Amino acid sequence: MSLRKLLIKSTEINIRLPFRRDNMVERDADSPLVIIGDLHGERDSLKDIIDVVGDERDSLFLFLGDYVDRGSDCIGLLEDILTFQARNQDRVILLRGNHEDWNMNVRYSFAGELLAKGYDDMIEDILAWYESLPLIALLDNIVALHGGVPKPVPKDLKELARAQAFDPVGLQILWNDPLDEQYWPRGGGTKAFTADDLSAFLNLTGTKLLIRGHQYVPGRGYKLNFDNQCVTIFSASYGYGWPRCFAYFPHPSEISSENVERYIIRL
Ligand SMILES: [Mn+2]
Repeated sequence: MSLRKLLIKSTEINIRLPFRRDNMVERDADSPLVIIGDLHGERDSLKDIIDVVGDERDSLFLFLGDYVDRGSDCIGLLEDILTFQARNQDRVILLRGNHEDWNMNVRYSFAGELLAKGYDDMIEDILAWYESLPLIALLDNIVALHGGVPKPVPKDLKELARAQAFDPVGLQILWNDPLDEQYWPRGGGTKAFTADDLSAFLNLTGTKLLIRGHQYVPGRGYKLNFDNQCVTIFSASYGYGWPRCFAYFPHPSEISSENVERYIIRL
């Protein structure tokens, strides 16, 4: 399938995802769960992860966003992800990252790649695809999103689900980071979230763990904050050959802050 057809198909799939309420997807994870962090155009990372997981036909795959920018073959990676989703429609959830945004693509590399490779007529389809991506997934004990906990924490799930990519809540979902030794203010309405913010967010969502991407942890590829209740997973290496991580939970309902680290796989 051409990239345009794949984008249109994926947009339809995303909009009609079962268990979707506004920008939130809620479903039971009664099958093995694979969570993939930022890929940033690194096609090999996705290929290697799928090779390791094998053709586990019943797994649910959740992607944390940031598919494009930085890497050299974002178009190829998108083709791979969208083909994978088209073939496995009911078991792939693609969340939006802060790089699923044209302003970012112009500032970083994806806009340049599209123009250099003659894909300028596809920009509208790409932007429509960005708009179709949900921001949050609730899967049993897990809440997953790209960046972090929005502050103040929304008062109910309805308000959380209604967040739009660049309203104050949605912007923070896409951009926020945990307050730790790696924290560096990103500006522009983004914030740091603390252990207390996370507790309030886990209460709101009825979950035990937050799984997010957004930050590369140098030389390590993942990190745990706030008594292991905040898990950061990054699946690209930025071309440095650093570890690329993903999570593989054979029994998602059994995940807890005590055992989560053992399910993080480093390539
Ligand atoms: Mn990001």
